[in-house]
Amino acid sequence: MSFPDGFVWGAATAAYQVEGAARTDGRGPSIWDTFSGTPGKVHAGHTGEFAADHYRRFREDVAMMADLGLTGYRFSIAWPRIQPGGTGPANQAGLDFYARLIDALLEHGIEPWPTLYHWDLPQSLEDSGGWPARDTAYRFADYAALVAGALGDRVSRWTTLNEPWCSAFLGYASGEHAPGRADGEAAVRAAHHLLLGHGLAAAQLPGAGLTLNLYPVHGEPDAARRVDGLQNRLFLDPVLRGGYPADVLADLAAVTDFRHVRDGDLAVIGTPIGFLGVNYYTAHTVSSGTPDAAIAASGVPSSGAAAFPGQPVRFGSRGLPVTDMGWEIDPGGLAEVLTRLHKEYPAVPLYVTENGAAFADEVAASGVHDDDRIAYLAGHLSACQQAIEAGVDLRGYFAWSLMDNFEWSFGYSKRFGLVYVDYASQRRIPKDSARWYAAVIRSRGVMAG
Ligand code: IFM
Repeated sequence: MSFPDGFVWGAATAAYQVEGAARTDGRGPSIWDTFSGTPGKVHAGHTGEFAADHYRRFREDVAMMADLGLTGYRFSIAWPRIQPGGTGPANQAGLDFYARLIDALLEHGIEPWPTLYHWDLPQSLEDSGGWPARDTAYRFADYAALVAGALGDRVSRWTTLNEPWCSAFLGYASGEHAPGRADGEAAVRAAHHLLLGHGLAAAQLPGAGLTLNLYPVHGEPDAARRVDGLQNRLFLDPVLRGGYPADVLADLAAVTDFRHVRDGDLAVIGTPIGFLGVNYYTAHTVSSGTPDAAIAASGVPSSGAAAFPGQPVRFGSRGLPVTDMGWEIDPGGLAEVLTRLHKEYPAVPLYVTENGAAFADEVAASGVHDDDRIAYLAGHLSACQQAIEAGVDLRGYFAWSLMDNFEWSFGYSKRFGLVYVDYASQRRIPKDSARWYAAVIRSRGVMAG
């Protein structure tokens, strides 16, 4: 029952979700500033303008990470801080912020795990076509080169993209995420250009990885195959096997003619990666049929059929307990995803780059007693152990999230943090789960009840 030596014990955040300081030091607008500023798009009109004020409080936050005993911190770099208009020379003040953050982490013995893109596309690039436009992939490669040139001496754990499925299909098909378009064809083009951008960037960042949100898919076989195809294999296969799966191309034939895929693209996308990051929260249960309007409108990201263009699928449930997101709790699904990767894909080191749960936490005089989150984390860490025992090359685990933050279209209404954030005062209150996780780290994986 142990984790391998050097196993990374981490926690994760993302720039727009925690930094705030949206107009500071020359940062330009991103698609999430525009989207959250559009009435009706985000719960209660919340925006990331202030978020958890990590931009100003990062030193305090890094000290808190050190108290927890984290050995890795996964964060993202805001492209609009580095290139406020999406192109051209770097904004030095933006680079300096990440240099300070990285230095603070290194001083505390915490390895920096920056992700180059966690959904905050500079608005000007969306104005010139966004991810459905091929040029955006090349602009991303330019941005990667600027960041690598400035910070590459201190960072060896780059991730290119976080969850490109969400950027493509929630951003351009279902429209639940920025930029909020509802155009299935554009979403498929976006997915390809995100992958192309990943490959172009990976070629400049030796050892870089990619993070995907992967799901086991249960249910009626044809529906399960289709959803697995668009959700998982559309990304895994070109990156790890050099080509798009034939059945997925056939499923999408009514949506796109694939003329946007050019000779040589798949070789770029297949640039060897140093690791694969797996974000896991839940499993899907699907059946064939016209999407159920009530489910499609439920606002649960990643489960609305609207995010699967052209596919006659419905999303259901297995009646398992759910988190505050309405996502079924299925730790076995994490072991399933990890062992599938191990068995079906070429060997690549794996990291769980996100896993965690939102619950409706309350602050009592004695603290935040989130036993439900502790149970969630314990179940999923046990699944990691199971996978390792089955021979999976799993090298680290990052809890989502270090602290409460802006949960996209749900605004601040969902709390995923190990640390509670009182947004009015920006006070940080470590929840019981933070103390529990610190004890797990200290004992290198022993989970007390
Ligand atoms: O908050 C998000 C994160 O930005 C990406 N992965 C899923 C998390 C929970 O929804």
